[in-house]
Amino acid sequence: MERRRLLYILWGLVIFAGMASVNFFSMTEIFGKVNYINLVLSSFGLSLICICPLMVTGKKRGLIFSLCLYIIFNVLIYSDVVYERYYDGILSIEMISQVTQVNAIADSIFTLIKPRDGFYFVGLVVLLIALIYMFLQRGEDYASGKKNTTFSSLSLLAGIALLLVPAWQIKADFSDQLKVGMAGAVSAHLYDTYEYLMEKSPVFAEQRSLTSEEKKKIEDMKRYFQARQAEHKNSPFYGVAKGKNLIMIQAESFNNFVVGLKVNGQEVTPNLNKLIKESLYFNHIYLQIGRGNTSDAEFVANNSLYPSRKDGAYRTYVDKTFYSLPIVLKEEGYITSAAHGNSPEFWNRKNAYKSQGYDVFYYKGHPSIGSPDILGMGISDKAMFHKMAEIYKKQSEKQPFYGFIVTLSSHRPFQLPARVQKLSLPKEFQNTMTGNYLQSVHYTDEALGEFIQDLKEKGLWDNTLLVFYGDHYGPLPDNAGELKKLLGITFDKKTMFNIPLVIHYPKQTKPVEYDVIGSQMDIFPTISSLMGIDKPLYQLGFDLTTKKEGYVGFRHEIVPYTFFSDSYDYLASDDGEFSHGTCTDVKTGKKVDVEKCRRNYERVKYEIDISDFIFDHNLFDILLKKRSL
Ligand code: GP9
Ligand code: MN
Repeated sequence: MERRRLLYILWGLVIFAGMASVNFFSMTEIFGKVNYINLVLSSFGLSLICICPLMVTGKKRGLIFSLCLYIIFNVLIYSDVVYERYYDGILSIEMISQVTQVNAIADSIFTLIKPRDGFYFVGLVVLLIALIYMFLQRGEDYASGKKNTTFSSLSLLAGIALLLVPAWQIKADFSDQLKVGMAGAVSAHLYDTYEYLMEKSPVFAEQRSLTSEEKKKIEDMKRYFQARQAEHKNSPFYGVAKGKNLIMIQAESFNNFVVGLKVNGQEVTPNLNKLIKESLYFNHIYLQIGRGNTSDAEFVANNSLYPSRKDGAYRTYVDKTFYSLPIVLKEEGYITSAAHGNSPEFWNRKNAYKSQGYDVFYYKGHPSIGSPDILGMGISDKAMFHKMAEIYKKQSEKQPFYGFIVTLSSHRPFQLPARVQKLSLPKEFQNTMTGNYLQSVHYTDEALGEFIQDLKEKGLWDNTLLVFYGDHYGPLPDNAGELKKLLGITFDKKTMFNIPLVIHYPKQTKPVEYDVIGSQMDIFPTISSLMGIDKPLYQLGFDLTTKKEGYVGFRHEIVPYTFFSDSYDYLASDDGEFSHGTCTDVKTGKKVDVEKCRRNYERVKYEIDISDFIFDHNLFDILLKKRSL
């Protein structure tokens, strides 16, 4: 066999070996198990696509195009691995529009890259060496001189067909992790792209008329919401903040374990601890974020509905109609604003906040904010709180206000400049994620203390309902060992998902602590109950001051339909089959018959389904009588 042909075959084999290794590592890391048949099919399919340019061009430059295709697949699969480490999902097609977001979290991304990731690029290095070697060969051109477009087209079609085989085995209920573990990342993306295009087709669009079953489903759904809201009036605090101002603070990367924590004799969050002494404190509240991470925390807390299954709610639902907290309060005569120290494009907030019902959005570069102190990703929490206190004072002179502040300074990688690190930590904490995290959280807590003092000095404190909660976890599972060693904390899923929720109503002096299991879904209903909002609301959450049975269901960050509850915890199976999940008795920690978890499982499934149903068909237009059924 002539030498040229041999080198081509070697080139193809290296591509296959490289693609197979990248697929194997990614399937193993993201899902933990590998479907070897689909691993071979996917790797072979990708290889056939990568070698197409060799036949089309018939010249050496075909090797370069072939290498470019390999690099595209290699980087895509590796990006899924890094993205999943932080956002618990793989990249989605909708995110292409937000590619600019990447540079703003570049330093966070670097903290997610591990030395062992070099293995993902071994194939690429071998191909680069091979390419240089072949280009250095004099005279002989590694090509037959004639273009073999038939063969290259067959190779391309065969490659795509081989990728579709694993994609075809994916089901809608599969978690992202299972999609990758079973079919490989590229086939998972093919499936997601198909779903995305189908959702965009007229058959699925909200414009199509509703079937009679769907109309009946709407009536059932309305009764479901009304029954939940009826409980509000049983609260001992119902209407205690009626007509008062509302300030809601969503704190970046704030886990509940920092509340009351002391290190070296110093409180990590002295101001929050002090606030709790005159507030309602909910100590078993869990995140319910989706692919939109921080922005989904905002969405759930202000809408009491689930985030989108496909991408951040601020992107997927941006043009929908809502009946959110800001909209409900605007109807009550409030001026509403959101404030966040990052650029307005991040998480598509600039567009999303309009349909969420915020009259004003204060962001990095906003004319009213000027050029204040910058820390990390944007305006420092202290500067933002100080500016917003001034703005609220002015607003309060004309009408009641709802101010939503999303903090930023305690964002990963938690590396604040020494000038703002006020905790004196023992040596073993120095330059550790845990030490940096505690310093960041301590800074934000200090900012909170100054903000409350500011509100008091401006005469706003006694006329304002203040809500404070965390958006999601700060440390990652990788940091569990360090947290155990330094703080003695077992960073399991419950601790990781557990965020603080503190609510201070005007002139409250006595603390009340609640152990009820709840989530960000319950924030809006609890606020609307304390504010005595007495009109039909469409909230999946409960007023936590009257919630009897604790439970929280997840659609993301863990296998969808997993839930925690007072009696049983359920870990759903990646394949979406209920009976394949695990039901655990909370008291004994022992596995029990999965049927004991069916009732709450059906409830979580129903709630996620009606949440998607509302937005798939833009039903608030109907519920709010903006269009007829
Ligand atoms: C970015 C901030 C952090 O503006 O909300 O976002 P995150 O990376 O935590 O989702
Ligand atoms: Mn966040």
